[in-house]
Amino acid sequence: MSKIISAKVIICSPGRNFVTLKIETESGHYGIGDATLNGRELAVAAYLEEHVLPCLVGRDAQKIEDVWNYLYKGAYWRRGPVTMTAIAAVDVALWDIKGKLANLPLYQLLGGASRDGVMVYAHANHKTVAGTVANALDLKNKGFKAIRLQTGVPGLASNYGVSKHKDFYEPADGDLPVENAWSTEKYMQSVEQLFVEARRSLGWDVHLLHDVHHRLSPIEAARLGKDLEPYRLFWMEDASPAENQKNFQLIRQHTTTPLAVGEVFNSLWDCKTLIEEQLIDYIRATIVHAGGLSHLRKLACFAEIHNVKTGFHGATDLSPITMAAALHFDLSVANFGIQEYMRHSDETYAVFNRHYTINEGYMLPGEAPGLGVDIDESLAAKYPYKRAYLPVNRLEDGTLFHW
Ligand code: EZ4
Ligand code: CO
Repeated sequence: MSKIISAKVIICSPGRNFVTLKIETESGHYGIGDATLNGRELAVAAYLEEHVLPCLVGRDAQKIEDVWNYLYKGAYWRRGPVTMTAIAAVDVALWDIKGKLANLPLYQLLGGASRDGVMVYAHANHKTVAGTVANALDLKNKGFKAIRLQTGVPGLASNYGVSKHKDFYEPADGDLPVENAWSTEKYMQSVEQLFVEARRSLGWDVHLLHDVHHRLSPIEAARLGKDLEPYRLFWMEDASPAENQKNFQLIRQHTTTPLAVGEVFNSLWDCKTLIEEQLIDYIRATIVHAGGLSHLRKLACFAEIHNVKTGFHGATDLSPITMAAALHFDLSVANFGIQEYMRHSDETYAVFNRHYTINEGYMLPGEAPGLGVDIDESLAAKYPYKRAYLPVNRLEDGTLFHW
């Protein structure tokens, strides 16, 4: 028994907003979990503070599976991003505690290392094709084995994935949602050119990825996948919205470009058909938004028997706590595919001390007990929450579209 004596939510904004849960036990240990849901941070903080934390105090921090089910089944209301983010925060904090109690890095508790390092993909973007390819070449020369390429679309003022700053990508930058404009026709004309140029400059010994960010209908996605086949993408991500999982049957029938989907999923139930019918190649769940390590272990086992590999979300709106949790998971899981990596700002890294390292395109979670990430609470207090929304997206005639 390792009794939970306190649990609190820490909200800070060192460059961007993060919500962190800290759980302390009677034995003098503590664990931390990320609870950040981009653009909806305070909803999760309130869910935790008002509804979850009062039931946690007094419980055994060692009983991770029991606590998970207590919060999931015990709420009666199931799933949804706010609930599953709150549960993930508790789950990851409890795994952190368990690692510290065992005096072992988390990956050892998850079965031990299955590989020497975790292959990550880095991000190259620019408003022009030439600029994106130049940035990608730079990343390849730094040792990255896989690179995601995004570029501006001629005729559109802005586009998903193209940042203002070369090294940082931060889409949640409006005190109210910024409005972007979208044209599928213009996008479709521009994207193939990006991969023609990329293969010409980067060659074939580097993995190339692309994120469609849910902007195509299934038949459009099928066509794009087919058009991109000659460039041998590692994956085409979020080609089409997947609430209706059968959408992917059409895409799958028409293209051999590997498909990745799922950064907005909250649970196994969001991808049951996609996996069972082998409609995708990579599941892109987010540890913090899909119930934490305990739930993703089940999802990964289910995926393994259907030839689906992991390719977890790792954008900067997931705190270094989620990055560390992902790295422990990736190092240990049998059906690891790839891990997204996006550098956090120096302010973020100063608040979240980390033991994970990156070398030649591979990452390791480090050998510190538990997650190997800590939060400097007094520094965090110097960065108060700042409301920030993700953009919305409209077609050129004003129709609200997917962002
Ligand atoms: O837009 O995490 O693949 N990565 C992505 C991300 C998401 C953000 C949303 O908060 O699509 O950049
Ligand atoms: Co994405």
